[in-house]
Amino acid sequence: MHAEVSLGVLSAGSHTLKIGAYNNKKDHYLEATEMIIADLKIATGPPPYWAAAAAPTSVTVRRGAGVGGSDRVTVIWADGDIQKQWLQVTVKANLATLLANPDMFYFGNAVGDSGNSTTDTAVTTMDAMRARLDPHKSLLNPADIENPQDYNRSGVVSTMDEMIARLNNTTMLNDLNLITAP
Ligand SMILES: [Ca+2]
Ligand SMILES: [Ca+2]
Repeated sequence: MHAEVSLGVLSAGSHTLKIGAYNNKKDHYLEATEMIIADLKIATGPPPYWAAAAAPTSVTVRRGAGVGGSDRVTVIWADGDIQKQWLQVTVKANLATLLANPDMFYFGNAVGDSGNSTTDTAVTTMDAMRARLDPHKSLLNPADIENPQDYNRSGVVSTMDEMIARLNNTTMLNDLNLITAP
């Protein structure tokens, strides 16, 4: 069994989660993954106070969309349901997933943070400035999917992104605290 996650940077919303490379039921006779919401346990932090997260709106399997022809699982929440907090996802070990042990991973969301610091997620004037200094305002010069300053994932980096950083300002007192996954 092997699992990996592809999300890009998590600056603006983290509303779509793609769990990659589950080959759990693939064999010569059964070439399909089956996974439903009951096979996942989803919680929000802050750790260690994990509580049940808002329910996703859908869990779907994309056949063959993963590495080496493996299947991918896409989990989608309503826009804004998972914001400014930690998300803990556990793929359960059960008859559906056929995992030997639960597979647990974490995602943090800090709206407007460009990832300019490796030691904190504070959203400061620095994050606003980085958006201003990296303009991608047209189809001729679009922001790619991993652009850390495209805070609203609009495909452009504009004054809108600069404003998002300004309006979601945090300090070391109320920013998302970095965690060490157990
Ligand atoms: Ca920052
Ligand atoms: Ca944008």
